[in-house]
Amino acid sequence: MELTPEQVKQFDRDGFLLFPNLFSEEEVGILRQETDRVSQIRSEMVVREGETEAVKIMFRLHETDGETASPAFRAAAHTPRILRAAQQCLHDDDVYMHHSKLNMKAAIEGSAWMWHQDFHAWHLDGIAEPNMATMTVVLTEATPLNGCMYVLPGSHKEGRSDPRRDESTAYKLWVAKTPDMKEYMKKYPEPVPIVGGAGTAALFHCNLLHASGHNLSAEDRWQIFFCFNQCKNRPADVENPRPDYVRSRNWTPLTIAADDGIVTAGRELTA
Ligand SMILES: O=C(O)CCC(=O)C(=O)O
Repeated sequence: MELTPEQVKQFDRDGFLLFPNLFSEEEVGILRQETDRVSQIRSEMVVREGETEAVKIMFRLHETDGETASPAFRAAAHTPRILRAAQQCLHDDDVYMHHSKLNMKAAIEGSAWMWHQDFHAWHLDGIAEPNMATMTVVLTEATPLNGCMYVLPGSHKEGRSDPRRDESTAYKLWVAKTPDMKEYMKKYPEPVPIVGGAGTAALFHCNLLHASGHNLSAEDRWQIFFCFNQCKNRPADVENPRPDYVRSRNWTPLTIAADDGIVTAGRELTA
């Protein structure tokens, strides 16, 4: 897949692009089987929450080694549909993966993500420039009831806000302060929900304000996130760096692989 120049301009202007049904039912089926498999693993890379200890996040699915490594998710990350789009929107062919994570947002218990910009945490990781982007793919239908993600169009132009630490859920993060967020919501167009059937995807800028609500539905909402950085923008050394599964030290440029890689990986997994 090659984005058109208009799509790249739209990304620069709005901070995101939507891709309805980017992945097929067959591909999503394979990725869901892998989600089931990896979610059984007990590891610090699998974060749980709630009464039923449902998985909130699983990290580092894209590597070849490690407990949560998944050949199918690795293949997805290298498809032109994901990797080429990230390269084009970052205006750089040399990109690596800062981290991958799969948010499982369990039925009834899956908690919210307050409004935030991803880049604040990544800047603290030692990354200088906000030249990063995330491709997210919904693996189950995403709806307002099950806590779909919302993005605030154009808000990546705001630069880095001065956030506060939120520790109210099983994953602690930096979130926009409420008075600031009220101002941003007056200033920018209405938030856009990232809704759609399984296989729908969105690419968004690391300073784009985004959030999602609690999952009030009876079904889990599964969504994978691949976060890309330019190789030349790799983190500087910091004191007490976060673990490799959130701040990768694998800065080798990623190479585009076959677009049918997920299906091939799926066949190998069942062989
Ligand atoms: O899974 C979601 O709905 C939002 C996740 C998110 O914003 C993040 O991981 O930064």
